[in-house]
Amino acid sequence: MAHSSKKPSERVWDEASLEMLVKAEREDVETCHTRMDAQHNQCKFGTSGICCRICHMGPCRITPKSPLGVCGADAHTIVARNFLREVTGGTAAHSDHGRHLVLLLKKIAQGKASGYEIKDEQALRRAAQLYNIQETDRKAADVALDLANILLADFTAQEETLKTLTLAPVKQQKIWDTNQVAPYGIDRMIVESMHRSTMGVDHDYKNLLMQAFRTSLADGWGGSRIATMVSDIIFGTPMPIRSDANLGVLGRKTVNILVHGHEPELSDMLSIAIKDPQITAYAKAAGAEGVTLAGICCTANEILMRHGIPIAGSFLQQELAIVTGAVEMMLIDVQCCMPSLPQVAQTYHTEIVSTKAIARTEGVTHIEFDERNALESAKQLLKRAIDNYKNRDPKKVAIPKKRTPLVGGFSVEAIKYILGGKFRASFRPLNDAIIQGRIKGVVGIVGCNNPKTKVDAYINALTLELVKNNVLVLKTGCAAIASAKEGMLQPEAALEHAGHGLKEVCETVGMPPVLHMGSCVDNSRILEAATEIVLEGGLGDDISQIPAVGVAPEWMSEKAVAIGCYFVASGIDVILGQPFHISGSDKVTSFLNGEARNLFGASFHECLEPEQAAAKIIEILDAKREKLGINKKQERKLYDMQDRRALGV
Ligand code: BF8
Ligand code: SF4
Repeated sequence: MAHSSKKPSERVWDEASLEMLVKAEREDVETCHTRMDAQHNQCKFGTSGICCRICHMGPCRITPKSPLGVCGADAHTIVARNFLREVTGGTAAHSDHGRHLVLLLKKIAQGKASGYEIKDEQALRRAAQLYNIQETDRKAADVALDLANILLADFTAQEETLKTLTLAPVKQQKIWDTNQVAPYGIDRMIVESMHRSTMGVDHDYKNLLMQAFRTSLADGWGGSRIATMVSDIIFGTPMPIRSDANLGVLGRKTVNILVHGHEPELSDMLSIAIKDPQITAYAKAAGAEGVTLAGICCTANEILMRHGIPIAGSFLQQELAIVTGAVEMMLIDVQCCMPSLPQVAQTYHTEIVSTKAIARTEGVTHIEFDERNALESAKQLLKRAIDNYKNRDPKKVAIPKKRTPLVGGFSVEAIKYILGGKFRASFRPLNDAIIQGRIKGVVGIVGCNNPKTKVDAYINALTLELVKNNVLVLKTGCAAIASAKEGMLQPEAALEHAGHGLKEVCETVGMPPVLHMGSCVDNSRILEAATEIVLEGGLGDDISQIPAVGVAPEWMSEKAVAIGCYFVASGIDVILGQPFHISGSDKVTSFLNGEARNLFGASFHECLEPEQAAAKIIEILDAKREKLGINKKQERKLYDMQDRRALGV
């Protein structure tokens, strides 16, 4: 039953996953790979987007013999409606996460969230300035309360565009206004998208797709941007930090606790709680040497960035982590947590604990995390995991050796700092390196893994090729974890793999050629970085002019569809390694892959192979460089005052 048609080595790239997949097969444990096989050929109506089940006259499927649904909807309407609903789902996920953080900030400001504090007051004051909140001579709590209220208004605004949009370059905002895609309140956008895509409302595929872009902007420049900003205020703005990645981070003789999901409230508190000597003493009394905390998926990215807590694995390692037989507890919150986890855990002693009322799974223990009593709540969970250590079965334990060192923590603040130092923190050196041709451009590689293809294979092949070609790679999400496991997040990777120009830049500042910028909501950091590049000058006055591209190589989530759309609407071309479910409509396909360019200066490109993607990316970067008049290697030039004035800096 658990044996699959493909060999494990055709499924996964890294050794640790391979070992665990073989073990899972041996122990007859099902994983997403075996279930993918059981799905056989996935439904063509679904993959081409022409299945509609929006009303109960259906479900309707479009075929040459039945080109219209019962209501008369054609393939274009159906594909566009389905697409809009995916973007809306993704936007809702990121934004609801953002909302929880703003509500937490508000509680902290009101003194109602014991255990939490404003860790980064500078980040709070920087944010306050961006929103024109008076912050000098005022207490942090008062400023935080004002900020929280303004951000909450970005969720509820009815006929005002998002305040957070004003953080984008001015010309970008004009482009959105011209195209009428500047979103109103985040919640309103989500409700309106659901309304417009229900039976009998919006049928014009273009109108629907424009709403998809508009909704996605409420994610990237709304919910996600807010989530990142507020996380930095509450938990600290990331700075470069060392750690390790892959299943080898699990301890042989320690109690292993994995945090999995997305929201940092609990995981951050656990990172603090494990340092308590009482907890270590409790673990020792249970016969262990201590406690190991590690992360899966984006929770891993959140606590890596701020605490250096190691990454156990990415999305498609969540089941394999349990297969090690060495995990006492896996805590799950929201998003990307597979409902299969309790089934995998049945073979081992792992206790799966859900912690959020909105995210429950049958067969797992539910312990609601109490924000008002956060530290105590976190300690209770740690003790419960320690109590489970006695149930570990040594015969079932096999922890892979593989763990790879990494440097993460590249927030925009951190990048400015490493480029310019404390007193001259700025993007200027990066812009100069791009203008001089030492760096060809900047590419964000983001998103998930997908068992449809060999895990990490595309991500790693493309990353290497780009780095060789002097492209600075920015990473988030599970794509960042792939690079972490591959050793590409170490400064040494530049010496070994980078092209001459990129190597020079990385060596000078001591940074890796691939920068880990955080979780998936932190894709907003990539937008922020793009904005900094524009503001720094010399590379155009809106994001579509800078040599930058986004890639989602092995994506699977609705969230990735939303991210892709807000990148395109922000002027960044997006390469997809997995196609959207839109092939059933030539009109939708040509709008997203072509006409969008006339509106935003960017569009989607399907490249199913990494070599094809690399070639396309280099073509796009060269074309942008050509337009900017910098497509030749220039000698390093020191800017004098006159040059700076000419650039408007
Ligand atoms: O939000 S990259 S598999 S963990 S969806 Fe999920 Fe995809 Fe990973 Fe993070 Ni992002
Ligand atoms: Fe069929 Fe139209 Fe109903 Fe969709 S909305 S299920 S196409 S009748």
